[in-house]
Amino acid sequence: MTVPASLVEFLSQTRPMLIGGNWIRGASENEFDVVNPATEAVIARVSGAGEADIDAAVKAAQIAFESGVWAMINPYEKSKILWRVAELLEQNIEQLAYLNTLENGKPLGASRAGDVPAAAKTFRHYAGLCTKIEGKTPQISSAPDNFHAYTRHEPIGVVGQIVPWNGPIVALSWKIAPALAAGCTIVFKPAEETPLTSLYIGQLLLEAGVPAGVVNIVPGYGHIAGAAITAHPGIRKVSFTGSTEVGRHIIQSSSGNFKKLSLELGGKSPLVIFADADLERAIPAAANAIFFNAGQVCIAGSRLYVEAPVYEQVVQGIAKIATTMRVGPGLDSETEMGPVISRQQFERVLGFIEKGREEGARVLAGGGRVGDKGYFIQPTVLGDMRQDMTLVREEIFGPVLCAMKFHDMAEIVEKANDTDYGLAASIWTSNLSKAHNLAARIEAGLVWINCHAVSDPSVAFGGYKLSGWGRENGWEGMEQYTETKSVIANIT
Ligand code: TXE
Repeated sequence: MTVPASLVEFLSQTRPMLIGGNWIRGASENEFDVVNPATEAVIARVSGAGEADIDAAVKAAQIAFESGVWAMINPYEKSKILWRVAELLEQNIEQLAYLNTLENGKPLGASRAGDVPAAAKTFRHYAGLCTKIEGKTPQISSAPDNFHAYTRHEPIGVVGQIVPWNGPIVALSWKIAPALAAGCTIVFKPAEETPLTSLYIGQLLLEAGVPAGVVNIVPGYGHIAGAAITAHPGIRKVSFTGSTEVGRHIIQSSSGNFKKLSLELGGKSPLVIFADADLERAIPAAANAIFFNAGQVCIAGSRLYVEAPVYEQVVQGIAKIATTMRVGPGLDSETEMGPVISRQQFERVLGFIEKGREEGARVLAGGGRVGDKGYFIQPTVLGDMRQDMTLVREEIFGPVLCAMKFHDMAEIVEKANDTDYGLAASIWTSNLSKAHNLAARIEAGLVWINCHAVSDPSVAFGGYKLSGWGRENGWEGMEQYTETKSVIANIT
């Protein structure tokens, strides 16, 4: 597929950063290449932010916040602008879907039907919430008639947002839309692997009427641009999505001025299939839960637990899907699964598979690379796994499923929760009491019953344990960008 005419210029020049409403080229030493994971070819060059650029972006965001150009405007105006962003995302769906597939590798159909519409939906959802920010009127218990108390939600101020590469358009919308609805101004850093969609959306934000300086988009390396954001004293809050390791680092580096933190980190989510489940639905869904986006999804169903009587049937069913899946470049319309994002991830995932073999995994499907160009990995199903194996404990973030057997409720509760993570889980059964009973006992921020990976801007998303702090989406997703102020008046 050739580059759409509307993107030729966009891709042919070094993409500058968006700071204070201007497109700025930083120091050449911070420039970097963006690589197509399907071909390993360079597709664009991007200007990366150094410490001084981050400082300029924070200053621009501070000026925009303090001027009231965003925080103080009529909420109906804010709402209109966010709605307009959603419309522009839809009008630019072809360009955005193409760029998303080019830099991330996922099938074009998924970028078109999934990522862009999901981002538009998120902007629409928060367009609605701009006019629905509300506090509480708690009673002062000791003297309810003498005092009137109420709470207000005020925007936190300048926020730093750092996202990974596995779903760049959706990640941007989950960060920017609620922060704008709350009235904050933003310094946003996309992942170094996938900055193009964010820079393109930067143009749309300006076109929609987001005032200069309100959203600043600063691509760059994590240890330079990311670290400068987390350490900057002008930033009041950081919202981060990425690895648990970097999350831990951010907790330390942002402690200087006690930044508020939201962390959406790794996962090792169990997918539990009982013998009484509708297996015709459960088997393809389990395959999709791990192979969608080549397994590079924080809520991937990476640990499969199947009740003993149907274990062989389920794992063989998933292995069959894995072996017949079409793996290839996302721009090829036949492709069902694209490459993983980078050489680093490619080697990491293949290393995990090797480790699995050493530890005694039974390879039921896949287990190697596809072709000799591009970061393609076969959809892989590993059977006879044990709880103590490295692959069952660590987030692989690739198309690798670890399958295990269970016998009863007590065993599955224990095994599902035997993990450092707590992001998501899904339960497949036709027995509702069993489903709700287990849903209540699983330590995870999201539990699905007879479905997997369903998310919506109105439903809170986030994890227990090492999967992070706080929630995105829903009211909670906007509240995290506010400070709660309590006002108490003596009315005697
Ligand atoms: O993530 P990083 P990587 C997990 C997954 C994957 C592994 C490595 O297991 O295999 O992490 O991926 C920025 N200060 N997840 O290395 O490094 C970085 O620039 C501030 C799971 O790509 O966490 C990028 O914008 N920022 C996860 C973002 O952090 C820093 C999604 C994510 O990169 C920084 C991604 C620093 N010191 C990876 N270092 C999920 N579950 O959704 C890096 N960054």
